[in-house]
Amino acid sequence: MADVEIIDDGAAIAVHWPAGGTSRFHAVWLRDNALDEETRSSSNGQRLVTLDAQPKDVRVSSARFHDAKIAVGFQPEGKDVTFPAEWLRTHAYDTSSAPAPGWTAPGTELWDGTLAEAIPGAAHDLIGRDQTALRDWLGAVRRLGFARLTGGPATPGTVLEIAALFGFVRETNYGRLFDVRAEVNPTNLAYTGLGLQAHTDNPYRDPAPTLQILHCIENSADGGDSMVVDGFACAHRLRDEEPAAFDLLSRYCARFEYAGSSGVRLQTRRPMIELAPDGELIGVRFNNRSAAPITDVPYDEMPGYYRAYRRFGELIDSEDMQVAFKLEPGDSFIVDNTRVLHARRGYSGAGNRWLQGCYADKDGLLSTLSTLEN
Ligand code: NM2
Ligand code: OGA
Ligand code: ZN
Repeated sequence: MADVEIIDDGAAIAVHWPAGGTSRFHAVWLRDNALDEETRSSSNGQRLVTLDAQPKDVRVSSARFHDAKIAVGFQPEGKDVTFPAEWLRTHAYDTSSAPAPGWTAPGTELWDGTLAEAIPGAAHDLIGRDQTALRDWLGAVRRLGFARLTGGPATPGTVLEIAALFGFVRETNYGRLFDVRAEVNPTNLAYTGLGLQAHTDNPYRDPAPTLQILHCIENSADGGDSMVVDGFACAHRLRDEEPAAFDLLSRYCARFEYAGSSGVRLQTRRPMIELAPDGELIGVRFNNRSAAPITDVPYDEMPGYYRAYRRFGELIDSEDMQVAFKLEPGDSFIVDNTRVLHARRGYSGAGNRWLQGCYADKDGLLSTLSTLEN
């Protein structure tokens, strides 16, 4: 039976849900989150008042469950506020579980090399004209951190059109878009025919770009295959086989630097495995080419740190973790650059290889996805 009870002399309420279970909510939390028009703008939903405008000794003086709503009276203001019961249920925070460090956000699905059997993707043209197909494709990026597009035009500039389907390009010193092809006097090893170990892009930037799109214009050289690997899955493997190694890579900062072209000197100090204060796994930075001398690990810990770094790299390089494919002209892929690493095999020979890339922001992608879902 649905019921609500005032507890702790009005410092909180306990809601007993119709479907079972109880959630407690503090008076101060409820008052801060009041949904009425004096508290939140009816035109944009933004909060109109500051916390210090609310009485420090706020108490619940009445609470009633009625018609799928919970009416709460606050003292000393004498204010009555109604919360949809469903809103309270989805915002409940009275949970006891404390997951192990390295837990991932709900909806995140970790993967290994078996994803090759069903590479997430869509037909390029479809997502431009079908909102449901776009939603599903963006959903794959949120869930898996990677998705491909096939059969698109092999036209320069297409990479910017892909970004515009869900958000905004993040311009950097490499330009709004950049050409990835072998150059003389390359400013970056990406602009050569060398193989590139799996990496996240631009770990030397703060914040690092959260999305990268690579679009293929020509790929007739020998080699040049693409590979992707789930950095979160590799971090979990490391944690499960050697918790102390996972701990070292998340507790100490590495350093990254890029100074390959004139007028640019980008430097960061960040861990290779980044956790939120509550242990959520929120990012991986791994890039052999731009790793700078590590100077933030204490002397006694450095050998262990290097063992952990080496092992993390072995897991990233292991074939059973990687998904390989060769981009055909017109194909593209997107990676969540905070999570999924990408690699390419070296290439050479008579043909040409030309990709275009750009960076974009994941918050914009998630925002577009969220509106398509609602
Ligand atoms: N490019 C392709 O993060 C990196 O340095 C990888 C990035 C030059 C924009 C290459
Ligand atoms: C890059 C990169 C991969 C490729 O440009 O960042 O990793 O396939 N390129 O050329
Ligand atoms: Zn790259």
